[in-house]
Amino acid sequence: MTTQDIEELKNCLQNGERKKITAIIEKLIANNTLPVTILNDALIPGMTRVGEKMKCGEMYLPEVLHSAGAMNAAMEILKPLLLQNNVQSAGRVLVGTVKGDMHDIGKNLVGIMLKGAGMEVVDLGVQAPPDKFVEAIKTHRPAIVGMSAMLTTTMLGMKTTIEAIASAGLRPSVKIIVGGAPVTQRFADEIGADAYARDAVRAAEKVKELLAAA
Ligand code: B12
Repeated sequence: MTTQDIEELKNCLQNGERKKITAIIEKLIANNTLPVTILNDALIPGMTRVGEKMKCGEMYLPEVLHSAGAMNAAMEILKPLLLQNNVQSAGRVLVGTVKGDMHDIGKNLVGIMLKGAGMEVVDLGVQAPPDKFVEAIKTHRPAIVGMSAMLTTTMLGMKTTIEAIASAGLRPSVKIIVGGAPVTQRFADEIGADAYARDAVRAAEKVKELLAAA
């Protein structure tokens, strides 16, 4: 993958060009570029650039939605390739984006990496309130719960969710990992989570460690 390919992919994300992005990715895959390289070197930095432009008012919400659509289209191609090593089942993980937060690209990527590492993933989707996590723990009995938040406001919902899990008497039965752009190791420690990871690859590594220690 050349620097020109990378720049083109970033531009496709910025302009929300689904057809073009899928065509470029298909070409790169045909030329033996690793899916994880496309993800780490072009797509994730591309979404970061979209975020920077959003922050300084150079891109508005409808445009960012188009960017997210292009990212999802790209992920549709990469997903089966990232899942190829799938071996069932190293453990069950419940994932969800917390209440009030509709960002799901990062959470979905974490889910894909976990599945790729052989884990069974139950996905609660976005805007999941604490009681939805509690009910899902009762129903699915996961070993690990992963929470995602992308807003400084909604990340506080992780604390509330951990409290709700504890009130329901379920805290000893699960290990909790948190992540998302505003989340830090320090915040994870403050709210009593068991682990934090800053990206999807590290998330899968951390979850493996948690499962091994359980
Ligand atoms: C795309 C996007 C949107 C899309 C979301 C579409 C979708 N389906 O997800 C839309 C347009 C809907 C949107 C809406 C809003 N957004 Co927005 N959005 C973004 C943007 C540009 C990219 C996010 C993304 O997908 N990144 C790519 C993925 C791959 O990275 P990631 O999400 O960080 O995930 C990785 C890690 O964080 C980690 N991770 C994530 N989850 C988890 C979970 C676990 C367990 C673990 C271990 C790890 C982990 O691993 C992931 C993969 O490596 C970010 C900018 C940014 N730099 O993050 C702003 C951003 C998050 N949004 C922002 C804002 C302000 C909003 C709005 C409030 C805007 C508005 N005025 O309405 C709304 C809120 C809507 C809501 N209630 O949720 C701000 C947040 C500021 C803040 N600190 O609170 C950001 C940072 C932009 C900015 N710079 O200002 N947004």
